[in-house]
Amino acid sequence: LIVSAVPTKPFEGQKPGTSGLRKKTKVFQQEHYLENFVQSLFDSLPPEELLGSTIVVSGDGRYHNAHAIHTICQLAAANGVGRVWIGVGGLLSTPAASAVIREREGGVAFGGIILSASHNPGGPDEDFGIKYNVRNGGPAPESVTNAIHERTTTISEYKSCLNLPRVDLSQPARYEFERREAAPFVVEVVDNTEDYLALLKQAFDFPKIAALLRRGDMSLVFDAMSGVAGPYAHAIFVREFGVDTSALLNCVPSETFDGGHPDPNLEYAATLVARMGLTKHGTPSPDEVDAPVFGAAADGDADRNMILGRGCFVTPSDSLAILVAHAHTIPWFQREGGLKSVARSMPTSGAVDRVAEQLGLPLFETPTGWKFFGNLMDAHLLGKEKLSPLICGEESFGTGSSHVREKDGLWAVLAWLSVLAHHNKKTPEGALIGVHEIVREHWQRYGRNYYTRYDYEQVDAADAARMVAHLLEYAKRFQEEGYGPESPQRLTDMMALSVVDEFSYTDPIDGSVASKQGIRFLFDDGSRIVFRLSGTGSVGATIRIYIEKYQRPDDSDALEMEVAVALEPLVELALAISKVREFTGRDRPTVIT
Ligand code: VG1
Ligand code: CO
Repeated sequence: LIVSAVPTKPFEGQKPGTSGLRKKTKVFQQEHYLENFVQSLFDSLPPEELLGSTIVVSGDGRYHNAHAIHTICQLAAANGVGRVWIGVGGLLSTPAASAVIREREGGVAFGGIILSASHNPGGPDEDFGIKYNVRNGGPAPESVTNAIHERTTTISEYKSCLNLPRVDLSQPARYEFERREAAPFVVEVVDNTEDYLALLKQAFDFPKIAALLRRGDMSLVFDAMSGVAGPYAHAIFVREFGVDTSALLNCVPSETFDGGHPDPNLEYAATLVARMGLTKHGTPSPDEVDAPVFGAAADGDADRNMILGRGCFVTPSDSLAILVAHAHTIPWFQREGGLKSVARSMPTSGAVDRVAEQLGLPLFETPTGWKFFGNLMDAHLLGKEKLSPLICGEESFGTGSSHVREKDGLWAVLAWLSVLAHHNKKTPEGALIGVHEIVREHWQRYGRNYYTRYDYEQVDAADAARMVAHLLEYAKRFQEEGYGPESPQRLTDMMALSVVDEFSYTDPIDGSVASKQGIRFLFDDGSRIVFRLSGTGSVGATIRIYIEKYQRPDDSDALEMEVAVALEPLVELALAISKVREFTGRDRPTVIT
């Protein structure tokens, strides 16, 4: 291999967002674009650690994946990386990549590059993305992503082995390439399920779940949304549990996600939602009677999950709370002496808070994005009290635990199957206890956090910025005078507003501060309205409005309302306070989840 120094010029906007750098594929296809970012990444890592290291490079299989993997290998070879691990087909789900970094060969990998734009559509005219994960298997912290961005603004040259041949990714293999200045460069194509599956087998009781799935009255359907979850679903459900392949929907990875939007929610997972006997509002449809007992979907890179029962949609925030309440049914937590703490992102509903309180577990409220959970999971390695094992989650269909350092779609599915297996451990006499019964029982015990999220996608960035400025002005006025510039009367009429602020997080482990993480309106009765701008979009701005209302368990009728009805006044209030319609010219949101 020969190292070439290729002259280049900085590109604007190579700033990683909530989860890596995401842009239109065409942006990534510009000459030197990916190379600049990857060189900046290598330049931001300690050279003595990078030299001779092993790094993981794989993606969710979207359009441009194989090409990008080859480019990254060329740069890795030129920058002294010793070995690259690539999943067969260039595929690794985000949680599986985390598992490979942490577990393979005893955890020797130095880090990993994940090629994914996650739940964003893929294809020549859609999105592509790149993200760097560090040694613990989790997303790089902001100190690293900021350094990478800084470097992209001054880069003038990158190093690449342009004569590196393309390797065959279709099956496990090992390739070695001589280098003049360093030891040979090794590329290993590795099985993409083995490390991850081994880990899941430690986490869960596979025979117990298999027994549940063999019951005549049990049925399951899983939708991979044509993303990278497919191979994992085959390995787990079909090969391990013996489920028929007819239970798998869209489980062949496609470069374009078969033209779909690989985001597991009521809007985009329409086929699954209908099959589960639900309308797109999450309410039961007439098909409910024939629906399977359990349904689930994952997103493009398989780190998100949606959990459904027969005619029942489980909100991600409720799912998190229910899993925490049932942590004792999962062997991983039993073995480690029980769950030690719980964490959720700020916009996620407070349902889990009530469970944590009852279990006497510390609860952490972090900014949006999985990278903030990593330090909590590794607290004991960083000289603090042990906080793991922990379960954490986000309202955006993200759930996971400290078995890896990413959210994990299939983990959530197996966790739910463990809960179902626990409730149905006796031989079948009566009807099988399904998802709806478990959810209902949870509300009756802890109360219900009615929750909804409104997304306004591809809004003009300047309009979004004006709306944020208006809300910040509101917060300032509220803090100084006790009410905001708009309709103070209306607010106080309805309920008492106790706090309006901009969320900022001080990491309890390393003291780093993340500011400007969303504007919160907190009400006396526990209701909340939160506004923030997305950090994963590729065009314009996306405004997210999160709305939550708590219903105490004592009034059982009030626990069974339709979400849209229960939240109507709060939604109206959110729209009025923010003037989102006036600022954006949008009558309604793009997606409601
Ligand atoms: C969104 C979600 C956030 C999630 C992130 C990455 O970020 O809100 O909870 O962690 O996507 O998920 P934002 O900044 O657009 O709100 V994934 O599956 O795209 O890695
Ligand atoms: Co994802």
